[in-house]
Amino acid sequence: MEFPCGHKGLVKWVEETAAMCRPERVHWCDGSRKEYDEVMAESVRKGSAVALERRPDSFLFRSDPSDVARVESRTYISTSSPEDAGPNNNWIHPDKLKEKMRKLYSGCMRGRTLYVIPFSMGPVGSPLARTGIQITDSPYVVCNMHMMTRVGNEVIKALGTDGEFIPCLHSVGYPLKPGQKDLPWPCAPMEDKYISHFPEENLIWSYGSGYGGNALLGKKCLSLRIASNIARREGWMAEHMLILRLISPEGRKYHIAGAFPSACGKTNLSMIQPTIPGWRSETLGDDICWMKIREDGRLHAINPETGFFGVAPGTARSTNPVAMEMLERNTIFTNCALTDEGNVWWEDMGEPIPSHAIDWKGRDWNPQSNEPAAHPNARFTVPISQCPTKSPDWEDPEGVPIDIILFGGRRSGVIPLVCESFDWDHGVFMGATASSEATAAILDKVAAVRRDPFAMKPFCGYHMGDYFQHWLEMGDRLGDRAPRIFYVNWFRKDPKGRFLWPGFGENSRILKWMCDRLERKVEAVQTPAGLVPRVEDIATNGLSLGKDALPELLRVSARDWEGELEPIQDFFGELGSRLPLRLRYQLEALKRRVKDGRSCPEG
Ligand code: OXD
Ligand code: MN
Repeated sequence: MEFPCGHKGLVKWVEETAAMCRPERVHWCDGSRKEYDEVMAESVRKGSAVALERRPDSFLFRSDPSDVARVESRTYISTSSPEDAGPNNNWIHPDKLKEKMRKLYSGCMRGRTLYVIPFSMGPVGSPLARTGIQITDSPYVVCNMHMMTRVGNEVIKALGTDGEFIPCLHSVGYPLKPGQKDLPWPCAPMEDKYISHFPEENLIWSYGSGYGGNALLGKKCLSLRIASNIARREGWMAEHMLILRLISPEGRKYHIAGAFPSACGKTNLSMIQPTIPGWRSETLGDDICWMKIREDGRLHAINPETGFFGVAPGTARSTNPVAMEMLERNTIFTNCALTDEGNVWWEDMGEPIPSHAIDWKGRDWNPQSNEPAAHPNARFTVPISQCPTKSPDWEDPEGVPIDIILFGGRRSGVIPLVCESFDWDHGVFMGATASSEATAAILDKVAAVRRDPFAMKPFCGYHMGDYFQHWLEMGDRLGDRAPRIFYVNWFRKDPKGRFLWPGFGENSRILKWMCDRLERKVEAVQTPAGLVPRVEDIATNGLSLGKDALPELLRVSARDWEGELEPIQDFFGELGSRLPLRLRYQLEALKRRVKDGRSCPEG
């Protein structure tokens, strides 16, 4: 084994891990393009990847059908006490979980290469950045980490001989016996998959899955679950948020951080192309946002990632032309369909439906097949550097000052198109009670509402009640420098089930209203839900909306809101005594406003 590194702690960890996992060889990643090309070429040679003839430097992987998404049921926050993990997380005691996992790791890399990936979340040297070292036996992970994080020698150099790093151990959990042929996508059965976090020692152990957030450990595991713990201890914030810069015709820059649950258009919003004349926008991130209070007293944000790991189905020129342009080259696709021309295809791509393709399971597919050609969670991995709307400041180590925080969800009724919080505590209440409907595709017409506080339900690495308290305390520290908080719902429908708002680029009209509020250019209407625009303050020129659409989109009915109270109360009840008192007060205040609203004529 060759150690290109003088960090004794790191070398020891790699040696111990190799002794446990028994790989055939060890490779220290240098992060170079040459390395990426070699690992990818090897994946093609072994039959794990297909080089796409129609897209330069692009490749398609097909996963095992049992390994297609994050597995929340196998994700653990392993703290000494179960109360610290909270009801929002699965828990096993660290001693027990480690014992179980050590057995699985024992000899798990036989016949494989152990890759050591030094990576930085955030620009190397940034006061906000963190270093991770991922050990993995997956060449797919190596290539994806190259795009999603900053990998290689500069990270090792910055670590020096005793720098701090977050060890992230990963194995696909499929050792090879001598002479055994490998699978295109090796992984372990569901009952052996573990995505484990040990926040008390900043440690990540993942076993058995090669997919997305289960395996690219810099993403959800480090940047959200472990980082949320570190952030709480150190007084900053690790959030599941996009970061966007909106620029007014006068050149004033507004920075927006937005948290939305899955399937609410976070990636699309991060690449929005404003439709209002003179306004522009720039993309800083689509998934994760680390924010810290700096010397100016404001909250500054960086995107710790360097790539997008986006959902392909539904991405089209009509929904996200920026992404479509970005994906034309140098992209890794996972679980998309392969056309006869050597290109990828997915449902709702806006491209002609191929008369024949190979589906994500590697089978012949045609339009009469009764299964989708691409898996609904098929993905693209692409570097931010390829994004046509990337901000020139997306790698600024100091971050950008956040003006506006957005929460949102997918709700066909009740929640208005946009609503501003009365103050920080009310904004935290909005984030804490954020909700979204499962789409009809999943639940077949039953629009079940799920609470997804701050879009962090699967990613908050500690007790959700403590997390709410942390948000309240950050507000106390920020005082009048705090960003303003808004809640949006692009998905309200009319009684016939049609969307009332066109969404996408037109959402810029709502973002502009927020900026107008910051500049004190417009008044707002006080409702039980919060501060809602006057119809005349939303720029609608050039928009073909029915005459009643906007009033309906902005309508807050106390009667409807009455139905929100009990589910919120029940949800808060689940958090027990760790629910901050200040959020109980917020719920009481909402109840009072709803009751008062009910006594109004239109309530
Ligand atoms: C993601 C997610 O993949 O939030 O980003 O699930
Ligand atoms: Mn996400």
